[in-house]
Amino acid sequence: MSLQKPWPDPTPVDQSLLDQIRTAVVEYDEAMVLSACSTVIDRGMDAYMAIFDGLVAGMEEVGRLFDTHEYFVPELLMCADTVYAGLNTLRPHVRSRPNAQPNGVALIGVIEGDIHDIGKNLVKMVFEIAGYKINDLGSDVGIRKFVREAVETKPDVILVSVMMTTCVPRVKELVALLHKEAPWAPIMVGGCSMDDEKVRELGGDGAAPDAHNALRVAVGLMSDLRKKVNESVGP
Ligand code: B12
Repeated sequence: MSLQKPWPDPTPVDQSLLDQIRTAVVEYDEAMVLSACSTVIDRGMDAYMAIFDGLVAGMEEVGRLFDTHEYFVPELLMCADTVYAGLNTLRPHVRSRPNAQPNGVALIGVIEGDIHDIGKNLVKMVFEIAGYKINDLGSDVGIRKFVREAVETKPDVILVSVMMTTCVPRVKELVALLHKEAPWAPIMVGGCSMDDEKVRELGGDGAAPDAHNALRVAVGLMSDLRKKVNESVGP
C-alpha cells in the first residue's frame, strides 16, 4: 500500500539520525532519543518525518520483539516512555500545513479498557496540523462520556481508537449509540486490529491504517455526508 506522507517540510532527516531514533526507542534509551531529536531540530530537519520514520518505526520493531517474546510489558512501558520523550521534543517543531485553515472539530479518544494512546496521539497531531480543533478525551474513555461529549460539542468527525481486541465489542456499542445521538458526524475507528471491513461490521463509517490516511479518509467522509445532507434538503 502506498502511504501518503504529506511532509510539511521537504528537508529530509539523515538516515543515520532516523536509525539512531529507531534504535533509541527499541533500546529504551531516552538520552539517545533526546540527543537525536534535538539534532533534527537544530539542523532544521523535518520533525514530522523524524516522528513517523524514527519514533513510530522504532515502536513497530518493539511490537515485533513483543510478539517473539523477547520483550515483555516492562520493556514496552519503557519504550513507550522513550517515544513520548522524543514526541514531546519534536511535536512543537512540526509545521502546520502551509494552507491549513480552521477546518472543523474532531472528537477523539481511546475506548474504555484500552490505555494504548500513542497511535491516538499521532492521529490527533495530524488533524491538528491540518487545522482541526481537537477535543481529546484521552484513553480508557467510557461510552457514556464519549456520547455526552459528542452531543455537547457537535464535532464534524468522531475518531475512536482501539488496540485491544477485547474492547472491540464495546466499540460496536459506542458506534450504535453515536449514530443515534450524533447522526451528523461520520465515525472512524482505527487501531492495530482494524480495517475497512471490520469497521463496517461495527457500524462505523471508515477506517485507516495510519494517521496520514486517517485525515484523508475523514475529509472524504465529511464531504460525502455534506453532499447527502444537501441532497436531502434539496435546491
Ligand atoms: C506500546 C504497547 C503497549 C504500551 C502502551 C503505552 C501507551 N502509552 O500507549 C503498554 C505497555 C501500556 C501496553 C500494555 C498492554 N498491551 Co500493548 N502494545 C504496545 C505495542 C507494542 C505498540 C503500540 C503502539 O504504540 N504502536 C505504535 C503506534 C504509532 O501505532 P498504532 O497504535 O497502531 O497507531 C496507528 C494506527 O493504528 C492508526 N490509529 C490508531 N488509532 C486510530 C484511530 C483512528 C480513528 C484511525 C483512523 C487510525 C488510528 O494510526 C496510528 C498512527 O499511525 C503493541 C504492538 C502493536 N503491534 O501495535 C502492543 C499491543 C497493542 N498490546 C497488547 C497487549 C496484549 C497489551 C497488554 C494486555 C499486555 C499485558 N499483558 O498487560 C496491556 C494492556 C493494557 C490496556 N488495558 O490497554 C496486544 C493487543 C493484542 C490484542 N489482540 O488485543 C498488542 C497488539 C501486542 C501483541 N502483539 O500481542 N502495550
